[in-house]
Amino acid sequence: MPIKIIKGDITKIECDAIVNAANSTLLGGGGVDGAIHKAAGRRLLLECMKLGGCKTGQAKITRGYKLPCHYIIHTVGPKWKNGKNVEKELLGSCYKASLTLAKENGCSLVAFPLISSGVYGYPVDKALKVAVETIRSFLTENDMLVYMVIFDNETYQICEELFSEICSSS
Ligand code: AR6
Repeated sequence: MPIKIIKGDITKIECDAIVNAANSTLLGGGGVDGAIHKAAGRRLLLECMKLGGCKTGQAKITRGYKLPCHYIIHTVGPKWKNGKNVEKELLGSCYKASLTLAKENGCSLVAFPLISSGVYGYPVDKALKVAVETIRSFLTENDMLVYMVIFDNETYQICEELFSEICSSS
């Protein structure tokens, strides 16, 4: 299966593109967004300032600067409310738009964080299910390797277990 769940810091992953869980300004923030901007350096912010923001569910691409990846794909996940506000569709759209941009830019190894599952409050199990389903569907027609990079121990344990369940039930 060309999706792997790994534990770690996405800013350290050597790959073609990492995905950033950004906000609609694309000008940085906390969580993984803050870590990516800090590690990539100020030139990332300068490039982001020219992008004119990004809508929820969409994605934009920049260079990777000081990071060990060629590109950073910035996507804006939905804020979790109660699951009845098209959160699922918007989150699926983040993965799809990011993978499409990665493909257009010739990427064969792409690393994602668990978008929306931190500050934006999307429940981890539901967020992982959307991620895996959307990535899998994309990979049925595209040749790419995708890492889901999970930062903290507790989330990693939940994701690893759930990932095995999702894989064995299909
Ligand atoms: N590597 C991989 N995953 C990480 C890292 C890291 N270095 N750091 C945190 N995570 P979040 P969101 C995980 O809050 O929920 C920002 O302020 C984290 O444990 O980064 O989409 C933006 O500017 C969690 O599982 O993103 C937005 O305003 C996952 O990354 C807002 O937060 C996503 O958590 C976006 O919120």
